[in-house]
Amino acid sequence: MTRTKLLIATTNAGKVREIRRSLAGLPFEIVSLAEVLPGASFREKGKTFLENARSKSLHYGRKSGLLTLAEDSGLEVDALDGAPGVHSARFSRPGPTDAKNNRKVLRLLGDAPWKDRKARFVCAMVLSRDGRIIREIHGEVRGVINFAPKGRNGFGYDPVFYYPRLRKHFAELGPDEKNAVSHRGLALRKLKTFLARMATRSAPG
Ligand code: ITT
Repeated sequence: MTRTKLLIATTNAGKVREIRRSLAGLPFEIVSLAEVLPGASFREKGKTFLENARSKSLHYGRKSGLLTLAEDSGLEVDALDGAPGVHSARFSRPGPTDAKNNRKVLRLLGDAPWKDRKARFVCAMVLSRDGRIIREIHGEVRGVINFAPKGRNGFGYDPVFYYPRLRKHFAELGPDEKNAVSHRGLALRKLKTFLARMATRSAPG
């Protein structure tokens, strides 16, 4: 039986790893942008994570003709009025890199005390097909921006994001540990339930 293709519409290798890992075992053939639309890119213009995730999902869905999952995510720091927010990936423009983005957040927070270093990761996921949105999912996790980066795992702002419940930075967590508590992990668990039901409904017999 041919399995329905599900396009993971992101150019971010860290996201692809986490999403693939979490959705493994579902009766869908998971394909990446690099395989289906190599070199594709999308300019985000939305003011919210959800707006961006919607337009990315519809854009790549139209281009590929596939069931498409896109997500927009980022870090919101309370004391920075929610920055970097939807600009998370490009916060240290020009020539943004994860290391530069982390340094900028640390510089802006300076020596602000622990109580003023609260932050959260947010993830908006949107599943679409044939130009129609079929599911929107939100996930978030709260933590604290520590005074210095630590850890080598993950990507993006993981080295500066300290998660008090585990007393570790996200970049110190293994992939399954991060997935169990992260904004994306939460959203992916909800998505997995939805996709599993969808597969059952469309199964023959
Ligand atoms: P796509 O738009 O192609 O998906 P992108 O990296 O540009 O890739 P976003 O616009 O959603 O994606 O930006 C997300 C940024 O937020 C990402 O580059 C990281 O800097 C940060 N981020 C999101 N989730 C994160 C996580 O789990 N750990 C650390 N940083 C994260």
